[in-house]
Amino acid sequence: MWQLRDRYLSAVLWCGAFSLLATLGFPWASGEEVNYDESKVPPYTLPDPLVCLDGTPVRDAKTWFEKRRPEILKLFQTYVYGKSPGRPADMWFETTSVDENALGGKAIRKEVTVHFTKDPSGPAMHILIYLPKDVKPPVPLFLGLNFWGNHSIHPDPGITLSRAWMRARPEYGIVNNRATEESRGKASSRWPVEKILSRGYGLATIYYGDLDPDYDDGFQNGVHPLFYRPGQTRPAPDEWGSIGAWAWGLSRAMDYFETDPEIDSKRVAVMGHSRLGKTALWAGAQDERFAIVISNNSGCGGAALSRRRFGETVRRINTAFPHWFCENFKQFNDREDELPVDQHMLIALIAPRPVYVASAEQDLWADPRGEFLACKAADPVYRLLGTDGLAATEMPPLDQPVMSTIGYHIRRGRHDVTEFDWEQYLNFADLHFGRKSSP
Ligand code: GTR
Repeated sequence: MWQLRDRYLSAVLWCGAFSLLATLGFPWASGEEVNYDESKVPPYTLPDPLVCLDGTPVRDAKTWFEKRRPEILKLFQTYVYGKSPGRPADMWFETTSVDENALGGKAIRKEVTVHFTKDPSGPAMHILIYLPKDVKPPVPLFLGLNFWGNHSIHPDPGITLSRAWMRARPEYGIVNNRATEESRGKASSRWPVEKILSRGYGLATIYYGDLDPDYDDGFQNGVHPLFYRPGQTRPAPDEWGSIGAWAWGLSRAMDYFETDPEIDSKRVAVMGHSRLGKTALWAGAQDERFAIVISNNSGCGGAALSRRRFGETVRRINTAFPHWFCENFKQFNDREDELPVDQHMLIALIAPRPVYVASAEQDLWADPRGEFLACKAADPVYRLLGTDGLAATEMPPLDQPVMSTIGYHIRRGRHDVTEFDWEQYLNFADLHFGRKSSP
């Protein structure tokens, strides 16, 4: 009897361990085979971004903006990310710190808390902003969510240490899901602050967990409950998940920028890596105030075409991260061909604004080719709207960026944000903001 119970318990523990690993993105732990073989990509037909649901072809900008674009946006809201609320009526901004002489006198550093309710102890997000001191305001800006707290992007001791819940990561000094002094600067390789400033741009960042902690808790924490109707306990099947909430936060940061005379809110580039790359694309697709959108290794549910089923698939992402998308998206597990959209249409929603998609050679899980093909399939929309679209018909060689209105590169190396990636984003912003690139 005892033996049986022990065997049962150990089976349960093993299953738990494997599903945890699968959740953490170790695909082999889920027991299903992952396709990394181009010859096994199934044949597929992408929905045409330039044909309306009623069959009307889109031949001019007017039809795109008045009919087809709203239609596609609605499809993404209903079936992929869920619809999000607007700006909360009682939102207010509080500048909590300013240092006119940060980073050895090179920068102005400010911290701004965006309160989502009247109550100062209610849900809020904290924006860390660096502005170059030698640039006349208003300053163009890069905005990106971060994974490990604002204090992780630079060792600058003046950055307030986040007190929010964080995923476990002992080597980042995170103890009991909270940051410690040791966590400062741990993610700095992904945020070349001095370089961004020296190129004449500001940088603003927010810890994504301020908006919704990244675990599946049935949407009890984070910003979702603020918007529940009486009696509602979780988002409806067509309402926002976590990606929706993170993207919503980026728009709330934009609300703040519009009030800050030091920031050029007409020249904000929103950037994100991986799940936050998916988020940057979704934010840029919905909110036309973002002048440039940058996706770094965003993969499945980001820039990669779902229908290719290469690397991460709709089923895998919905299983490992059931809270990221809306509930309706789960209907398309193993049924990618029935999706009324694919991710090229997410990129098309950004048109004619410049968008940059970056892949990494070893990041097959994110399907680099699928990311390139999505850019290519968005090109007709960009061209219809009078831009040069994507200036490549084939994937470019490694480390050779394509710098058209749709920008693209595949660099050597793994899933990460590198100096090389940032170099291209700065050049891309220079190009589209009409600034001269420094060599
Ligand atoms: C992986 C996930 C990817 C990507 C990545 C990340 O585990 O499967 O879609 O979002 O996490 O955000 O780092």
